[in-house]
Amino acid sequence: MSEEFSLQEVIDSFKLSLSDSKEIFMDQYVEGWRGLVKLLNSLGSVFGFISKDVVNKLSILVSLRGGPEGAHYLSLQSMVQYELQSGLVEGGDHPASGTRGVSGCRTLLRLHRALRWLQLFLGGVSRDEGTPPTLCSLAYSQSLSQHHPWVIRSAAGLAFRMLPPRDPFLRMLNAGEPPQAVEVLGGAVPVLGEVYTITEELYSKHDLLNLP
Ligand code: 1Q0
Repeated sequence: MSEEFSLQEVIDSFKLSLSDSKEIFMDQYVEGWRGLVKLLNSLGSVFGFISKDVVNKLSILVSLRGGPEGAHYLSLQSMVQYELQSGLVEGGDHPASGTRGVSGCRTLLRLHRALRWLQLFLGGVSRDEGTPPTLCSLAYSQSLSQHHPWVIRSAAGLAFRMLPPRDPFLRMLNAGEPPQAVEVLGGAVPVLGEVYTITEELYSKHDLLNLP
């Protein structure tokens, strides 16, 4: 992946994360998120506290995947099965990574919730339902904000106001001129939606949606 953000690359990674049997592969899922971090970074330092948190979570997942138990982290489904069987979902000492007190499931749950925000936000932008700052905070209040304490909600609110207007924003996606970028965005929404729904069902089936 190049250093420059490209929306298409993000879509491709999330698309590739889906297997024929609707498993979600960890490596491609993480790759998709890495692309989103590049975009966050290109938006400026106000968004640094957000990208830092995402980078942190990605590095936990990468170290689990690269650790001695890495084979269990091939997909989200195998991760859930493994951590449930080994009593690791709530954290505890993690033999796989040497990291203590974390679990792959709770770490990924945070990203999963953020994916819902992204799906709502990008949907709104692609349908031109408002300016990026407005749509961003609307999507946030409909999703992630419920899981955040007041101090994070207010920091997020301040950051949203620094988002660029629609056209400069669309240009940052590196997906061509605005009309073309809108089309690419429109294509991104169902892909993110599918990844989100499969994860949501998986977590819900195993009662993992409220992991601390
Ligand atoms: C573009 C602006 C990005 C706005 C993102 C919305 C989320 C804002 C809230 C972020 C708070 C981050 C600080 C840390 C929070 C953690 O406490 C929390 C819980 O973790 P833990 O370990 O404490 O239990 N972490 C999270 O909830 C994860 C939050 C991840 C946010 C991921 C945002 C990904 C953004 C991608 C940029 C895409 C922009 C697309 C633009 C295209 C539109 C034309």
